[in-house]
Amino acid sequence: MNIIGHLDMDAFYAAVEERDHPEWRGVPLVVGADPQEGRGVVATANYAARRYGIHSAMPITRAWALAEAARRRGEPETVFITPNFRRYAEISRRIMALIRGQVPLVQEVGIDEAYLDLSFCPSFGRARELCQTIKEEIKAREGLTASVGLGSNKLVAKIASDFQKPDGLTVVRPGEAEDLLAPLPIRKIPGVGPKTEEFLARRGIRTVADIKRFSPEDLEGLLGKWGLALYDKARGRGSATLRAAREPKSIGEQETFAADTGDLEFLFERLWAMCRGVLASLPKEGFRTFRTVVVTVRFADFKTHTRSHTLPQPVNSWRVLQFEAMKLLMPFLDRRENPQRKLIRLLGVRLEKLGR
Ligand code: DCP
Ligand code: MG
Repeated sequence: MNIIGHLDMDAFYAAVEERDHPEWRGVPLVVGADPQEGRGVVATANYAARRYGIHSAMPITRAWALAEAARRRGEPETVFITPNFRRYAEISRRIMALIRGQVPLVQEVGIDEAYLDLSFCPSFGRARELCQTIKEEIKAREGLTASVGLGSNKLVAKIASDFQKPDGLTVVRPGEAEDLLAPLPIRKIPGVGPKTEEFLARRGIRTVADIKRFSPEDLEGLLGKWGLALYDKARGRGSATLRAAREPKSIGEQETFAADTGDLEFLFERLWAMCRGVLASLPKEGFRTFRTVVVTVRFADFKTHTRSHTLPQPVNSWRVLQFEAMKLLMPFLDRRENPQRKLIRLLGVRLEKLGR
């Protein structure tokens, strides 16, 4: 039996900012372009700001106008902030690693959502329990909420995860999908964008149930191949095959120094710090061992060189990493790789040939 889960973080960027800045909790919050610049859009808004009608992809000037209108009505003032993508990506990686710790086959889609193949669970009930555990773990470790949908394919799971946002968990058993979808606006079907929506609305098609009145040939006539796909989607039919997980091939850190340097003590101190960093990242990304160590050096003239060493066996050892990284860096510090004694601008360490 196919059991597919879809997990989507709630108001992701805004939730991260609220968590990191307690003074913003519960305050209407818009993450996106700078409203003073007058260009660009909203990336996301928290639920308090959504009450003002602000949403993703809306021009930032429009969001500003809605926030101002609310303020004049005497409602709480809205905070506008620009996104910190590196932070969101880092948290996303941790959440995905946490999911992978519980579910062997995961397909990440975008920064805050993933499909989970839960077919190894004996029943929808057990899959539900597992998803509840994952949600609780994300809340405990990251202080963030996620919404999860369960269905017998990706289409149904995705629609289900949206059903009880935020902090939702919606199970759609195989026989229930068609009835659940029927009353929904067609826009809820992934792939139906504003253009298709308008095109179909002009023909009186607004809900999924409306689509079901048409034969496959009718829909093909209207929309081509996509019409045939829509015929199936309207009936809750879809693929339950997850694309094999894209795995990081390497884990690395690098640092550009405030000033170019030839200070050995400083360089080794930074090298050890990066080695500690990558070694700590290994389990977080779901790996146990490495075989290859790569050291990157960029000189003051921007010429960049790497040296690497592959060990005969997979290891997970601070001592080995420290020793190998040192051996790789040394030649850059003397005549062997640096006859002109150039200063160093950037240093990096990377682990490859990772093992679980
Ligand atoms: N995002 C963006 N531009 C968009 C849509 C989204 O930059 N047009 C970013 C900001 C979101 C993140 O991607 O926080 C995840 O997108 P979602 O569509 O899942 O939106 P949210 O997680 O913010 O809200 P929801 O609770 O509805 O999932
Ligand atoms: Mg989301």
